[in-house]
Amino acid sequence: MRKTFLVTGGTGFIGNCFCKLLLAERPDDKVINVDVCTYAANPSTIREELKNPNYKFYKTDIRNREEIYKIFEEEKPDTVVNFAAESHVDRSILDPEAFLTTNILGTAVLMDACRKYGIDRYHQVSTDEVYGDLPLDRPDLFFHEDTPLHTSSPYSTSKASADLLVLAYYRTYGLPVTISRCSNNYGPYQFPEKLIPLMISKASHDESLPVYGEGLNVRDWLYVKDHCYGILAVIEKGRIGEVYNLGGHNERNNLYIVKRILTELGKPESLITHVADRHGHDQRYAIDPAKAMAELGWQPTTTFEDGIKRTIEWYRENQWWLDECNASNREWLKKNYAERK
Ligand code: NAD
Ligand code: TDX
Repeated sequence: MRKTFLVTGGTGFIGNCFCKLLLAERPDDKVINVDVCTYAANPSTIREELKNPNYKFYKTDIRNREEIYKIFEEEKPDTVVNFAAESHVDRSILDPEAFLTTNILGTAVLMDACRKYGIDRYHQVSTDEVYGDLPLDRPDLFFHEDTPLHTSSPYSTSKASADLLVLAYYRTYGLPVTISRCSNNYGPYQFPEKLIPLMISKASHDESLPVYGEGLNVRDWLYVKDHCYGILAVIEKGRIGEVYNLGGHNERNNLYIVKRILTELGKPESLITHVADRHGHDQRYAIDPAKAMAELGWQPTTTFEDGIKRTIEWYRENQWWLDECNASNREWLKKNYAERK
């Protein structure tokens, strides 16, 4: 039977990749993208999808209860996948409010709509940051689904709060929910405020590359498409009320990533500039994805070497897309990096 997926944040980096994947892999289904289009959403990102008769776009804020209810009434979604969020840790440190309203209250509005109109599944896209961080000198430690929530930034705290709310709606109202917690994503269409596209963009213009502190913090990188396949696997095969960690055991420190980008672009390491560290900077993230692999048969298929090459190539070929994003990001770059000198 034809299904309707309501995807929020589908003009952003991962949400758009998920919509593309649905349109390609589930060609009989309908995909509704609800996105208010903050600074982080470049309208050009969805230009191909808009031509697809199975795709529909609502420029709507998930915090707007009335508008969200209207969309549910009109579209009658079976599955709701919530990607919509304020997603940049540094912005949350300078100004937390939108993180609290969108990431927590917006999630509540969506779940209230699910209760009112009835759905088969509500899926919450969460992050490994809800577990806090791991020490750099304990490579034997990983985040498991039962690792206690222990957040550092207003961003991660808002995501952890949303996760608790989702589990509360399951226990209290029996809402059929699932949650996935993924490690750092990279790939095409990521807004150039995040490490990899920011460094590609700066290196391409021979600008200095601002590495926070010593650059030894470790992130666990996953290609965005692998993440999206993981989410689909959780929705189609995961157990209701459960949390699934998604990651590919791909740990690298920030200096490694930055040097890798410079090598690929043929630029000198002298572009690297160490700047003041992020407040409360998490040391290391490392996901144990064993549960998703065993229960869902999911596993990443893109190696880091392939993924990073493809990613750098995409940004080189789509400099115009980066330029459009950079135009709406100038003020932020000035504000964030001026304070770090
Ligand atoms: P993004 O910032 O690229 O996209 C977020 C999208 O949400 C944007 O299109 C934005 O316009 C939209 N949005 C923001 N506020 C909204 C609101 N009030 N109403 C409707 N739409 C709104 O983020 P991303 O990197 O694609 O992340 C998507 C989700 O995945 C987030 O929930 C994030 O916490 C989670 N996540 C991200 C990563 C990562 O590495 N990027 C890793 C794990 C989890
Ligand atoms: O200019 C920079 N210099 C720098 O050294 C920036 C923007 C980042 N960094 C460092 C900070 C982190 O250690 O690079 C690392 C990655 O930073 P971000 O790209 O901002 O990602 P992170 O803070 O790890 O959070 C990301 O992963 C988890 C996403 O932004 C979140 O949305 C997701 O939940």
